[in-house]
Amino acid sequence: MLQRGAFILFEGIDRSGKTTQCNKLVECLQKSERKPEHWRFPDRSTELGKVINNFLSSKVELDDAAVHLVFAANRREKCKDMFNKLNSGISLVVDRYSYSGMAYTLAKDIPDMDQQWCMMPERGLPEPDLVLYMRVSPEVAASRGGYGEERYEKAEFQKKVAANFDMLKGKNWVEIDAGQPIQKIHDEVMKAVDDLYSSSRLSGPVGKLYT
Ligand code: FDM
Repeated sequence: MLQRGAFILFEGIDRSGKTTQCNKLVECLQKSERKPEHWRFPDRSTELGKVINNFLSSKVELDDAAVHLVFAANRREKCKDMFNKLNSGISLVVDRYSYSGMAYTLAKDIPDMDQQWCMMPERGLPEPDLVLYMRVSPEVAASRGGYGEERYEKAEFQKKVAANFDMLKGKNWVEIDAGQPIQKIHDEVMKAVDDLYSSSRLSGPVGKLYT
């Protein structure tokens, strides 16, 4: 029987090394015939993604509640496609997802927009089988190249985002010390991913978020 694909998610603050590690993981999984696809959110290629891109690069201003919903809608528009791919045996290696949505929106401290509010539009989306949380201090992240170009890349804000990720850690999360050398991080990632593929977790259906 065909084993379904795995949904492997990388989360963390800006410049925590998610993209580098996604690339390295996808390369490895390709060699082991796991049929991986590399996805990222926001998906800036769609119409909603273009709105998000303009917002992140400060070309447009949007209401904070509205923008949270646009980020969520950008995942919803990919929801069927994600379930179909996972059920057809393709593994998805995803750079950011709903937890980023919550960690960044909650960092804005907006009255009435608590965690429950943030979760609602995400309900029923595919649930990651493994969340690789790339934990790095905001100071180390800020010293890395390219930092400071987009809207949220500000030290004080990133500290709040980091605290929110710590608060959101839940089942299926593996914390990785992302301050280590790239290869060492990759080795830890591979260990967590190998554990997932050899566990019974992928014999059940794809989970649904917050249900
Ligand atoms: N971001 C990302 C959010 O605010 N909400 C979300 O739901 C998601 C997925 O967008 F600052 C923020 C996080 C980050 C930016 O940057 C996306 P990258 O460089 O594309 O990851």
